[in-house]
Amino acid sequence: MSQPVVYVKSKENIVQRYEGNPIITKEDIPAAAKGVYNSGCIKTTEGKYVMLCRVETPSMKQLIWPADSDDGINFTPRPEPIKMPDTDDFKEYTAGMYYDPRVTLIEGTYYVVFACHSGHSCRLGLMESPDMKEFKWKGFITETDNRNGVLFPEKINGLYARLDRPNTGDGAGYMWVSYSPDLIHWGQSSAVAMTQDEWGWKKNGPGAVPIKTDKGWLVIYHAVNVQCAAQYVYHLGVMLLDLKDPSKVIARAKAPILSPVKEYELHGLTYAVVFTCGAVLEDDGEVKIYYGGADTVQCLATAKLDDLVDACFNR
Ligand code: M1P
Repeated sequence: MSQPVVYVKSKENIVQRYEGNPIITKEDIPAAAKGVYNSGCIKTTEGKYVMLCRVETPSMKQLIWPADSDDGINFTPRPEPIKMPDTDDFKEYTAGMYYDPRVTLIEGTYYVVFACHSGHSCRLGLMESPDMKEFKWKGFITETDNRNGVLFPEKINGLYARLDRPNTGDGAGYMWVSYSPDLIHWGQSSAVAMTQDEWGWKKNGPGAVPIKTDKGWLVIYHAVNVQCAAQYVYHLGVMLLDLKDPSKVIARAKAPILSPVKEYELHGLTYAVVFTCGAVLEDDGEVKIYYGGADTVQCLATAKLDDLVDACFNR
């Protein structure tokens, strides 16, 4: 099989792939699976890592399957996936397709936002957890067609804040920011002021939970360039958003920070995808970036927070 040519200016040197990639594969899951990828991850207040794995089943349904780790590298999946509601409403708007979970700790409670896909297309759902052990379904928080939802880790101007990516008709789509008093009812929406760049032609979607820095909210996101055979190539980029008004872009890297070049990123259930739903900032300034490879395996890369900020300013 020929490999797609990935030819972009890259700052990959600031992001180091973990040499033992992939860190989780379908063989690690205690059930039949086609792939494990695009998993959210958080370091809990107890200093443990909990990954919410996106698991694709042989019948192409999706499960959210927690896995635990002491070091953020070696994860042990729990015996069971998260149990979802057995209600007509949930089934109507998910059809067994709920995926790409992003988990945020806000004021002592963990919140998980994830994509819910059905014949109605995609909308966002919300769960909450006091401890990353018990999860409670809270409800749908958008209409269709919206995906890539991620909550900021603190309120902004007294309101919960969310990034997401409404789909537009031509498959383009940019990030939006919305606000809520209660995490259920959302409004005051505005587009993040980003425009098409050299590589992010389509599907600009927020990835990991925004990291607060003194220069702004650091957002690791994905975007797509399209090759001649209509082949989408998913890269990771980085930008800084204004702390008080995240619709304003302060700085943005002109090149991807990670592009699919490794075998496990190029070939899988989908060609040429690196896609993140979670990152963990360590006390020493290292950022662990958890990302899916080729919609098939779960991978890890690391970078220094300062380097990611510098990349935004193209230094
Ligand atoms: O197959 C590549 C990606 O396609 C979708 O990306 P987006 O949300 O930007 O449209 C998602 O299904 C994602 O999980 C997947 O990796």
